[in-house]
Amino acid sequence: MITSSIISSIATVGLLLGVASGGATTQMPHKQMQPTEQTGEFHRIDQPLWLKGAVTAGGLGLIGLELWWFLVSKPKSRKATTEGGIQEVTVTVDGGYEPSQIVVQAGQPVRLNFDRKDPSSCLEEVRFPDFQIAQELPLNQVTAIEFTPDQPGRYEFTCGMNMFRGVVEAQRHSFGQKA
Ligand SMILES: [Cu+2]
Repeated sequence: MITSSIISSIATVGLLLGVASGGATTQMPHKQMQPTEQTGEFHRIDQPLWLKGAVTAGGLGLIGLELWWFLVSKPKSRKATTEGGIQEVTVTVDGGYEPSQIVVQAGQPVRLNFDRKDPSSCLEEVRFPDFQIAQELPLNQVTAIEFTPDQPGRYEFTCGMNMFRGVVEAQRHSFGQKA
């Protein structure tokens, strides 16, 4: 009784593995449907050692770059300059937002001049969810976006796909400072 159930469970596992690997192998040609002639060749060629080394080195390099990105490169923050009661900062849009951290005073109007230099469609729109702003940024043009952060806090802005981010940090009015 017990042995037969063990055997049947082993058989089941074996069957499942077979189905799984069978599924995997049947999926292969799907992925490489177009270069049919090359598929056979692709499997047969052994990758040369230097290629494996290069791939490994490339992977390690990417990991290092990622670490650098998160640990070393801190976002540059810039304080808005006030003129005529409006706090103004120019934000260059080129592979992201520069500066990506903008310090302003709460309760005062803010004008961000987005200077879009990056043609990638990813950056063609900028959004300020807290202010219900979704603004198109024409290429090689400066687009002004205005809002007033009434309360101190951090107000994020992102590209249309939420990939690039920046933040407006609205600070409380300091004493003795006139608006
Ligand atoms: Cu994007």
